[in-house]
Amino acid sequence: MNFYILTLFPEMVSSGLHTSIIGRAVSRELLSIRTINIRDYAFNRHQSVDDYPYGGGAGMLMQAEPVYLAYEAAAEEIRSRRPEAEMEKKPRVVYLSPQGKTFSQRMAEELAEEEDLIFLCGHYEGIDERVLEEIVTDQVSIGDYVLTGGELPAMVMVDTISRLVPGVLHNDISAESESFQENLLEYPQYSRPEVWHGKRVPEVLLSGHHANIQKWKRQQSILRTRERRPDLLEQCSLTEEERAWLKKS
Ligand code: 9WO
Repeated sequence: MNFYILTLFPEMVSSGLHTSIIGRAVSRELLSIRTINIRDYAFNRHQSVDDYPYGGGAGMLMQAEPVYLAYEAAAEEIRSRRPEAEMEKKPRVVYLSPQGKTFSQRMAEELAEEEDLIFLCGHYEGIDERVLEEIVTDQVSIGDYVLTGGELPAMVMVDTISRLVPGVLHNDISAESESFQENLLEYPQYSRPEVWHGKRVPEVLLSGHHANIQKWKRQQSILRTRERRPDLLEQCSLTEEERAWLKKS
């Protein structure tokens, strides 16, 4: 998976994504994360990339041309890597915006199928609409709030998508069922010591009885989901036995 991130703040994105698990995956060449500084494509001698909006209004807009040239640089690199037959295919370009479709685990799974993804991070009060019309294939929001730029949402998406790439996570972790995989929340987890601040680890986890442990984990997941995210429970596939048990719990 190759990520290209078009931004005015490449060091912010780069430092964050070359750390921890994602950083290790980059070192192992399971992923590549390239930042492209939109300012490098400024076309005036002051290197400016913003201008006043026509019709007035607050603040400044990012101009179309530097964004377009930065996109072209990424697209050209992608073309050069692709086999002849696929060179015509345009890469997907994600614009991070509060106006986009809400990001989800399902959307991450779909995007993880792509070989190349371009993320466009806006700043100031936004980007000239014409370049968005021309290059953006997907507008995505990570939630209903306004930030100062698209960099943090791009990092959220790269992180979520990266951990779905085979080999990025430790194998036994990726194989385990996890939150949202089944629309169930995670069960509570405990490590040493057995007693901390007077609180004991649940007895069943110390029992060594594998079947009972699995059952307990599943029941905890179901209870937590009912308590904290009842909206998710409606989409869960519980067995008849589990439904009956839940009714009297
Ligand atoms: C700011 C502003 C101020 C006065 C008048 C209009 C205005 N619009 C904006 C604005 O939307 N700024 C955005 C800042 C431009 C694109 C990048 N920015 C951004 C992205 N803020 N929040 C996001 C975002 C992206 C994805 N998911 C959640 C939030």
